[in-house]
Amino acid sequence: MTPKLLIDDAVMKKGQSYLSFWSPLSIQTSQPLLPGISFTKLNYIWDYLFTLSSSVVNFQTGKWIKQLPEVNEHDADAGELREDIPAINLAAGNNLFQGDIVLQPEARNALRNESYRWKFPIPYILADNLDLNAKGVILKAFEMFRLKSCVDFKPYEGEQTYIIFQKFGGCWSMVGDLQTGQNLSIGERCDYKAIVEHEILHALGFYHEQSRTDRDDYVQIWWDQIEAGMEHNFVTYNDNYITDLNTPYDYESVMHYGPFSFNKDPNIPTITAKIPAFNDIIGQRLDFSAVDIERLNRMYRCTSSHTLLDQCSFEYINICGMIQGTTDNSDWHQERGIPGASEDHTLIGQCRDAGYFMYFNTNVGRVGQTALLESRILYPKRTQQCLQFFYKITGSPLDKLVIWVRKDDGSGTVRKLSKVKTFTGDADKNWKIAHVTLNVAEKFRYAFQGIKGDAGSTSGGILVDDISLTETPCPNAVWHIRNFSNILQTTVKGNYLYSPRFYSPEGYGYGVTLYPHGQNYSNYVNYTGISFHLCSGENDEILEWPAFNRQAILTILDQEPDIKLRMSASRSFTTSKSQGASGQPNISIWDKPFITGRYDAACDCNRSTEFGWSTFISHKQLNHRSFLKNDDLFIFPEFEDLTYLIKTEVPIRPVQSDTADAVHERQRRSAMNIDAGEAHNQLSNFGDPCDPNPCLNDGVCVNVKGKPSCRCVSGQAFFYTGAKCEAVQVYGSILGMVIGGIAGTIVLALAIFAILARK
Ligand SMILES: [Ca+2]
Ligand SMILES: [Ca+2]
Ligand SMILES: [Zn+2]
Repeated sequence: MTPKLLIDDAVMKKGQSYLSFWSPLSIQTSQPLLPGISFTKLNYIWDYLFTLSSSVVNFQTGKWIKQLPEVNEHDADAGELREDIPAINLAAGNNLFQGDIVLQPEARNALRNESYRWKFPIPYILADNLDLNAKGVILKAFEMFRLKSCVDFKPYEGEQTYIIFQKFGGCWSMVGDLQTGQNLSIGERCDYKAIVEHEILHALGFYHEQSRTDRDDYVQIWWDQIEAGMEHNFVTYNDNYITDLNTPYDYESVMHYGPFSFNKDPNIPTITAKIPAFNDIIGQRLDFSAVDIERLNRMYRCTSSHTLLDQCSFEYINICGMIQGTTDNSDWHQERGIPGASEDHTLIGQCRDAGYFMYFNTNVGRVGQTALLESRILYPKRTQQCLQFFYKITGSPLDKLVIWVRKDDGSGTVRKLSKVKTFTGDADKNWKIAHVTLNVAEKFRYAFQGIKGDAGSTSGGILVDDISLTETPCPNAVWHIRNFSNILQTTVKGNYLYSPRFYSPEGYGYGVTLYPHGQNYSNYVNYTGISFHLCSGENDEILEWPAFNRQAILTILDQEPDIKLRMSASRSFTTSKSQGASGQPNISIWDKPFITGRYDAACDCNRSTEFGWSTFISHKQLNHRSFLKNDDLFIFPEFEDLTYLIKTEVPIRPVQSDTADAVHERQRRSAMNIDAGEAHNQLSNFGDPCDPNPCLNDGVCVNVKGKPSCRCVSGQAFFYTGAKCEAVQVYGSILGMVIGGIAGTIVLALAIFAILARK
């Protein structure tokens, strides 16, 4: 079967051509192809990622409408995740190796066959051809795996099997652990958390959701709308080969294609859900779905997470093993929410007669009355933890909520208390989010202390709910926007809100602009835009300017109580020279805000030119999950230095094997012109002149001017590199491709050396 290359017109017009991604040169300069690892031998999956938000269905007309890209020079991705990624991947994803998945017969059941499963931690290399932003995103994606499963990663140190993350054309991965070291591509515009997660899930042994044996029960494939030659992307696998691990078909899976994958007509979908409501769900690229996590944990028999120490929503009678302090003079109580009065946080807005929280009553009693609620003993693996919880102080502003840790005192007894943070009441008697950084390295408990601060009756108390304790850094900044649905109703396109000024760990001032209905130029008023800017601040005189190689990460929190099931919306970009100020090519927008910015009285600071996403998230999606729980929107804006990731690539060490030794020995003799007789004796053992590296994959050994050489039989495929004979059709013409160039060249060179030595 001759693979067919298809190039999307729209992308070609932007000057991105097939060859710019896939010329042999680009492959050879990008490092990874070792002897023994060739692209062509392995399974891999090309991803044509169509996001949910890449399209909308207009239910009034019943017609599918695909949105056009927005172009704005300060749009971090010019709407690309919604629009360009599929096109970019179609351009890069030239279908070179017979399409989406190339399979060795024995590799076909990667998912069932346990020999393709990884041992943890998985060694990884971040190649230096990756975008800096991609490196940051990959490390964040690792953290999501560590939080939600037992999958773990470690820097490569010479292991036989590993994943090398590189920037090739598009986003793709091989399936399962191939035991040899394998590539995973995070190409241009693939640097999103969910896309990286998707690719790693392939590497872990998962196929696309719509490849399931039973998928025709759930989705309709519109075969006549599929781009010619792309039909193979919609194949299903027999249940001898893959297993669903006894989980239901999951429209929400991060492994599901979106509706407009591989379509002929940009307005007509190729895949739709049998239940139309799910057309809005398929192709989501927020994060793992609940079923994705269940499946991952089943496949790898995970019993715990690496970074989740504890979480509690107080819905069960055991209150997660928390205990009441006995040396205090009061107690916390597990209370059931009262609809409209004091609802819990877990189920707020969902069930109006359920939901429990912990309550410290400050209505009665005397000043100083206090109660301690302590966690069970926890065993940290790292040295930094983040305690996140929701709290509400409804009594007096003088009431206090104090966070403590009780640590091992050195004798093995968890006894030594230390105070970490105090929260006090204010006029705002609503649920708030809290983050407290703990730095504990030995076994410990954390504790909530309630203190009644007012002599009078307060008609209230302190409520605590939805706790999670993770061994991850706390968000550096939290922007809490209340009554968001009201804001959506009362604003129009172009209206915006400025966040307060935050300070990064390095001391940079920064802020966020939120456009409930997008910027003035936006064609999509049903999308909320978010962008990032620098603010002038008190440290500016001593900081480094321009602030390049910093990653801005903007996250909208999904307030789902179970932290493993959260599907927060997160995007990032990394500051660089290329993001110039319009009309001022010599001034970077990441220079001092005092130079580049505009004064804003609200922060008494200069706010710089902003950079971000005009269509960060759709209103539909905001309402779909718990982004707007209690009508609160939480944005976590981060600004982190990634300079330490500029050089991450490490050389791959050859894995010692007998064959490699023999080849190396011959090469050494040739180079040193050692006794020809000895070499001859050894070489005479070989029958085939191309032995011990015979031509593979349809290549034949021929004598070319007295030297053995591998050639392809077919007149059409005229490149042979020692790995595979390949032919690629480009707009009707035939183009041979050098694949596995380095590996092939080395193998062939050695064979030639050997023959020369014999003469
Ligand atoms: Ca007590
Ligand atoms: Ca609760
Ligand atoms: Zn995929």
